[in-house]
Amino acid sequence: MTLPQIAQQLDKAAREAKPIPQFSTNTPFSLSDAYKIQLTSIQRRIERGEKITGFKLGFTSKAKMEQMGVSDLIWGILTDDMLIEDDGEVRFSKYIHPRVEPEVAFLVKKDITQPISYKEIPEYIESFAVAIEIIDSRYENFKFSLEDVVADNCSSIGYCIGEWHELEEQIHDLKLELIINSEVVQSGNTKAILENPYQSIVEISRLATETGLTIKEGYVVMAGAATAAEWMPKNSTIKASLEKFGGVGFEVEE
Ligand code: OOG
Ligand code: MG
Repeated sequence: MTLPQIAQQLDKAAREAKPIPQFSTNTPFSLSDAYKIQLTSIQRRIERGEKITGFKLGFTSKAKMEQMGVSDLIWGILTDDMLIEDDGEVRFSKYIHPRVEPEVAFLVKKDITQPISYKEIPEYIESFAVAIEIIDSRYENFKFSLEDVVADNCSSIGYCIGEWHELEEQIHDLKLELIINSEVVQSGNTKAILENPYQSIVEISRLATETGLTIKEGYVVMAGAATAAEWMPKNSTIKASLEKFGGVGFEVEE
């Protein structure tokens, strides 16, 4: 199977919400080919009229790496089709086997065209917010290799962002909880995200720009989950809450 064929099958699986077997067991491909497949599948979305809205990082916490049995930082691309309004609603039937995770998001205020250092962050980042990511692997049983998940745009399907807050010096030691139907189902700390969520900006600035992509003004960067992910139930209320900075959430309909 060619790389564009793999991209086409992943894109179709996402659109139809029908899982497919993982590829790497029968058609091994390299990590750099996996990122090419990812970009080709995003290209298909762009051809349908979607717009790129940012980047996401994955496996920035130990909890996530252990849950999924994968131990390398990965990144993917977000589009406007994936944005869920705060206090909004999603339809369960749009997904295959969705999971939710509590995250921190950043808003970019100046194009990032080269790797930036930790100290340069205030020059490029406007604000941060508590966020929820919905992930929905296109692979049967949510089972994949590192290459498979990268090709699948790191399981991206939805992101929901709370109120933006001015950049604070200290966001590396804050309680971050995931709440389903008023019950705290995951409780973590922002330091689980690469010791400090700001580090996700440093990482994506290197990873995206080395492939020639610009992290544009107005884009969002999702820093990665602070805890393991939880299954997203039908007819439920999903929330994330960040110590001192409030919450974000949405309803899940049939
Ligand atoms: C891959 C995506 C991981 C995160 O925040 O660590 C991720 C997956 O678990 O399916 O989004
Ligand atoms: Mg995530």
